[in-house]
Amino acid sequence: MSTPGVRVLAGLAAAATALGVAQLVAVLVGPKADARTAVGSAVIDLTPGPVKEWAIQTFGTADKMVLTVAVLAVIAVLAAAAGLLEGPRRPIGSAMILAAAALGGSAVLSRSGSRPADVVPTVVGAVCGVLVLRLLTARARAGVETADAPDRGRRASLLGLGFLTAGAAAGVLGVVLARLTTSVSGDRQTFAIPRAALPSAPIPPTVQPSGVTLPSFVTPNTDFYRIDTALTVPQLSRADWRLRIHGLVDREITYRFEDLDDFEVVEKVVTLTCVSNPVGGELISNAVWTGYRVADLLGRAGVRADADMVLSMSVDGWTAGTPVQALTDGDALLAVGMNGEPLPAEHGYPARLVVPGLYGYVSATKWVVDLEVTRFDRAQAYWTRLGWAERGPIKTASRVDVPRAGADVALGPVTFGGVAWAQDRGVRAVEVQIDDGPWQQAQLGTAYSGDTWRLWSFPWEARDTGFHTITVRATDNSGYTQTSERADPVPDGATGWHSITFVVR
Ligand SMILES: Nc1nc2c(c(=O)[nH]1)N[C@H]1C(S)=C(S)[C@@H](COP(=O)(O)O)O[C@H]1N2
Ligand SMILES: [Mo]
Repeated sequence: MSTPGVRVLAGLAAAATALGVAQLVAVLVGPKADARTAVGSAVIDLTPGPVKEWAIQTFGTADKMVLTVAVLAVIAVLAAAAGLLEGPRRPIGSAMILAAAALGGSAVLSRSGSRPADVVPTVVGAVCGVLVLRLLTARARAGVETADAPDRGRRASLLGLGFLTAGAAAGVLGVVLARLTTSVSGDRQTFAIPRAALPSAPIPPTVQPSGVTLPSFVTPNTDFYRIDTALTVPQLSRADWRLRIHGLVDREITYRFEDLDDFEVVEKVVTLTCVSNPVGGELISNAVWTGYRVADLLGRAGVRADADMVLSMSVDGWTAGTPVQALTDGDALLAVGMNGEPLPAEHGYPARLVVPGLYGYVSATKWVVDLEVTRFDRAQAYWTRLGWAERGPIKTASRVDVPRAGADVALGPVTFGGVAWAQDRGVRAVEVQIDDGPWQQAQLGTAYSGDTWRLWSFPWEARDTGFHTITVRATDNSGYTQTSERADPVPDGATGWHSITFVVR
């Protein structure tokens, strides 16, 4: 292998060693010491709002995977450069590794709840990385300067490959061990969710229109959309969970998980929606939630009259700002159960907020540990700081699920369908337009409540072959009909009619 090749390999091997060792040592130090998560989270937090929005729209739930690959690619390019630039007297590559470690260390320290000792893995990793880089580049030089050059070059490459492989293996092992040692899945399995004193009304089968395959009215947990900024799903046990209520209150309170037993258990069916959902998008799901009224939890603390917002915070420092009124009118839940099971870790185990009528970014804090009672003119939440609207009531919207875009439809009778939502007003009507025809009433699944979506169907007779479009619009119980005007999800939710083109054959 040519010398530049050996040097590039030396850089990559040094980076892999640094990252692998850091990852492995982090298992011993604790979850906050994981530089990988800290750097990834810092990248997410520092990415400009519009770019984040673009990433969610483009990659959806795969956004974190894409981020990981992108960060690794950047590291690889820098590592290759470090290998090429490292010299015996001018250790530029080593300096690059130390600079990267300094950045990684600051990312670690900037995380909420981190301690100084959490930078130890990063420091140890960086030192190992520098040693490997020095060793391999010295070997690479020896490989051109001496008589038995080709042999030494080959050995330097093999050594480089060895460190690269070992570093990568250490990294993978570190990630797996960290997952095993911190996982709350055991804690979750031993949690029997409390029985509701006030169960939700039974869901009649007629919520689901017949003759067409639509999303099920209640979304199974495994199909429920997931959106958050958490690169590693926070693992918070019930024993470690606290909910601190402070700020504009008569008395501060910190609840432990078992303190929740004092409160009445309620069950509610609520459809969650993400503000980033584009017209026709899939960032909406419906579940039966079991938990406690936020109003009851706040009531003990006594919310002062001058407060108008509650800033809720997750264990990883994400925040949402919710109007006090939305939390005290009785419908907002601190949920511990989702569809009859403990919350899945990625949906907020052991406890999260569920507030009917508001987009998730202003209300649905997962892994919630802190409620600061405050004012909109005093505090800003994660997405509001980035330019999203302060208030996020869910807009009336509808979607065509059947047919899919570009689908073939056979001549003859067919049933189309989809979903419509307007939490917490409820959907009164759904209309469908085929091509430029008149708006026609769709058939509606039984309305469950104003807080849940409504499924619709539309029987149709396909008579003319060729391209056709179907467009849908909903009217909510306030009498408002969806506007055709297209608006982006930023700053307060998309508007516009969903339209699908299909082919009759
Ligand atoms: N801790 C935390 N909670 C969060 C978020 C987050 O990034 N971190 N995202 C919110 C957003 S934008 C939405 S739409 C909902 C999504 O909830 P789900 O993932 O359970 O569907 O969670 C909300 N709660
Ligand atoms: Mo969201």
